[in-house]
Amino acid sequence: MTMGTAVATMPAALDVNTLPQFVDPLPLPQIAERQGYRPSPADPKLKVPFYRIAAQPVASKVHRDLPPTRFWSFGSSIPGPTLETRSGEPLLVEWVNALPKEHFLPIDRTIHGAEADQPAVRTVIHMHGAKTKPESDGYPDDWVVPGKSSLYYYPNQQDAAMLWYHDHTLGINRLNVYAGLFGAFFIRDGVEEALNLPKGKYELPLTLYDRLLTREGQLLYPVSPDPQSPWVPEVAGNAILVNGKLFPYLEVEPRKYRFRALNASNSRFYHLSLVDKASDRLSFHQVGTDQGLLPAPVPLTFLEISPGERADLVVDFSEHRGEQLILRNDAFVIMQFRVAAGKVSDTSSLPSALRPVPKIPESQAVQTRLLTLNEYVNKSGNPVMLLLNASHWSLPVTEKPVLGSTEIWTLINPTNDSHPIHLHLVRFQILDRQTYEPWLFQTKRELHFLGPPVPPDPNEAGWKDTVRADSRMVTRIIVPFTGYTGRYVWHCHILEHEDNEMMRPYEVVAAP
Ligand SMILES: [Cu+2]
Repeated sequence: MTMGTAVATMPAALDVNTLPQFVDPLPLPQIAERQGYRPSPADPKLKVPFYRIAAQPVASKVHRDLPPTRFWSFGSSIPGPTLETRSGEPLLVEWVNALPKEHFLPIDRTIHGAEADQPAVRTVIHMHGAKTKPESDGYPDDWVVPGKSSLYYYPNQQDAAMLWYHDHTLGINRLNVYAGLFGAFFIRDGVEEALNLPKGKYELPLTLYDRLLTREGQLLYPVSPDPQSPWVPEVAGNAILVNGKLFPYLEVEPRKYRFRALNASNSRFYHLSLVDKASDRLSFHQVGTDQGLLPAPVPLTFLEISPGERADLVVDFSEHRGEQLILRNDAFVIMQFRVAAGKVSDTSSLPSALRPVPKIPESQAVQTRLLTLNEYVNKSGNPVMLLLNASHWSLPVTEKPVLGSTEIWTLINPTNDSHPIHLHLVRFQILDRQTYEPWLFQTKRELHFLGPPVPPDPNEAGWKDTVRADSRMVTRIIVPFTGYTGRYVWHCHILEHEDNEMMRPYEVVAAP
């Protein structure tokens, strides 16, 4: 990255190595409090649980030795309050914008949707992974200004999974999420409960997000050297927070735990491992992915998780009584687990089969779409804009799957980055990834493969809603378009990319 005056005037960043590690216990997000019941929009004779959740400024300590950090959150801490329900039990949320009229992070007024005539502070909330009608999906244009709210209906007619809510406002989504506007949503069901996985105090969320902190412990959102266009292609923080704390510790019993991991970072991919004192990697199991349980537990010693993805993990501490284990991202310390010394009885299970995930046959697809991921760079080689299928956000809708039909989306990535691609409304399965010759495709639109198709990793072989489209590869997903008709979006979940045009509308249409 080129250095310029704007960079030079940024406040000094914190050296996190000066802070003592493992002085703060891992916090758990608050549980969302129901405000009562309201008539269901689907059937006014039915009353459904109603929540009122407000985005508001908050000061929260990320470390014992730092002053409180200014955030925007949906509660008194970050992440916001956790919502929980059962499959098939709907709920209503009134998402309130109770923020000030000025943003505290640098808006780029050259970005689409954030032009000078647009209000600085706008919010619209998307429930990532939820199957909802378009009017409750948090379309990026459906933002509200401070003092206003939106009432969203979530039918929750879907399998048990960890979903998450976050801001999705056109042009400033990256800033609103960076400010802290996100939280978790758990859907439960009988299939999951029958498995007897660790639950109650033995099931914990691990929401990971990195932030660039100043020496005063305040959020720093980096800017480009051009003051007219402060957008940067990605953000790498100096502090990796877990449930809101830097270098937290968690006291655990020597038994099985279930950890619901979420990568809520703007652009960081994590490469997680759990190591002992000798830096040996310990094995753990992944039991679920974005859209719920895998067919069977997958043993891992290493987990890659890209922005927007979730990993449902079971870690057995029973062989590590009295030890202190470290969760790392590559070589960097994230948090510590302190395993108690005594013996405990553990009645939870890790069954060898979890739930069937029947493979969708390719023959079921009625259409295959070739969709490119595009990066445009300036003379210095820095990205200035990213597109899907070489199309700006504002162009007419080109992807119009028929409700109830199945399609194959072939994501062609000639760029040097991996892009986590998320489709709203639907869940899908990964078919394969394959290296190809980008130049031939760009000039002649010919797909010339350079290697055999690689099946998804075992821990991706379930229902997904976000997929890594790896660099210089073709990634194919098979998608049943069930649910509702109407306009939704698909986009890269690197939020800097999404805000700068790497998002497109798509429309589910009724069968003719
Ligand atoms: Cu991207």
